[in-house]
Amino acid sequence: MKLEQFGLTEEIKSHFEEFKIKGYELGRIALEHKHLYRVWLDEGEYLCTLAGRLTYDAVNREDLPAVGDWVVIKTSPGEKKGAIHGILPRKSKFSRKAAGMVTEEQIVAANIDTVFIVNSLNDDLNLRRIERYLLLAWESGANPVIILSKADLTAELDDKIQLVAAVALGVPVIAVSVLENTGTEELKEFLSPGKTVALIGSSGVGKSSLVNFLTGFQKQVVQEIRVNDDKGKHTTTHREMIQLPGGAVLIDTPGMREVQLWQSDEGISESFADIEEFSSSCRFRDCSHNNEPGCAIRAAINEGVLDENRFSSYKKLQKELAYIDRKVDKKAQADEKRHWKNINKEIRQKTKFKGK
Ligand SMILES: Nc1nc2c(ncn2[C@@H]2O[C@H](COP(=O)(O)OP(=O)(O)OP(=O)(O)O)[C@@H](O)[C@H]2O)c(=O)[nH]1
Ligand SMILES: [Mg+2]
Ligand SMILES: [Zn+2]
Repeated sequence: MKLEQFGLTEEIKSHFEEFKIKGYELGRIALEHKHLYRVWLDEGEYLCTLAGRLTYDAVNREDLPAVGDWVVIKTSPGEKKGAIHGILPRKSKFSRKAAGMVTEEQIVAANIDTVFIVNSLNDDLNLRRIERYLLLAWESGANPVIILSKADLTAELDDKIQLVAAVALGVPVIAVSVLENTGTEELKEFLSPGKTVALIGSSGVGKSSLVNFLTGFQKQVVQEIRVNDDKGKHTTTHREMIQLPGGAVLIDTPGMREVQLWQSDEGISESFADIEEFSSSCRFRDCSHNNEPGCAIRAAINEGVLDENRFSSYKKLQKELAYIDRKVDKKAQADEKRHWKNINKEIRQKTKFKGK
């Protein structure tokens, strides 16, 4: 295997140049266990740990490797093992807030070209959830594509595609069935050699089934069919990079229980471009879109060109983002303090040692 087949670009090569001279090797993170990483190198798959310095210097989750990252490795002679010494600059990363109470970023996949947002057509279509995924996807720097899976299970295919297209604003919406092999041809344009695609969505929507369909064999374990219960069982437990025979790379991910937003700049403007366009025609620049005269948002809702629920969703997501920003700010200050405390402690210990 050669890294060119895993999406290695000239840009990554040039970032790596300074490390190459010093005897390091280049790799791409394929899977993350607790403190162990499976990394693809030119010479095959290696098991790697984090170099002490990397862990020590890390202030945030962002400073640690994620699946899809290009990393700088020092290999151990004669063994398929190594240590990760650095992460090369990411061209994109799909992040969300980690589950639970912590205010922490979770990088779901790094250096991706496309995000497949997978939603099952046998569930009730949740447009609000799709909006959340889209916001994260736009923020990631990769291009979103909405995959409506299990197309064989719905009788209202066209209606559902239309509903989704209305919130997707120009993002491709592709209905597929791996059971009946429909729609899968349309995925090919995103899977050209060297491209990386991450599959995200709730548990049980068929992400791993799609991975298996595209690899042509049962690479990933998929959920057993249960007749009365479509609820996801969380079959996939790790984020993992998988190589396709055609030369593209897929990142399969465990189903998300909740799509929690993470810090966002452009994501909201891109996913709600329609609303921002309307509001630019409000009479008052600081219009709150409640009862002001000349409010273009209210007019659009009254005329039925803007769905009131979509507008509420926009406001809700904006509030959530503001909340995350405040929390992250506080956490950053605390992290920074702790980090300097550690460094000062280290300096003190070193000076003490010298003094003896
Ligand atoms: N009818 C039908 N069933 C499908 C299709 N694709 C997947 N399934 C079924 O959906 C179930 C869940 O599929 P998985 O691929 O395990 O779902 P997943 O998204 O990977 O789930 P997690 O790993 O838990 O996140 C399985 O029982 C599949 O057989 C499809 O196109 N049509
Ligand atoms: Mg899975
Ligand atoms: Zn207004």
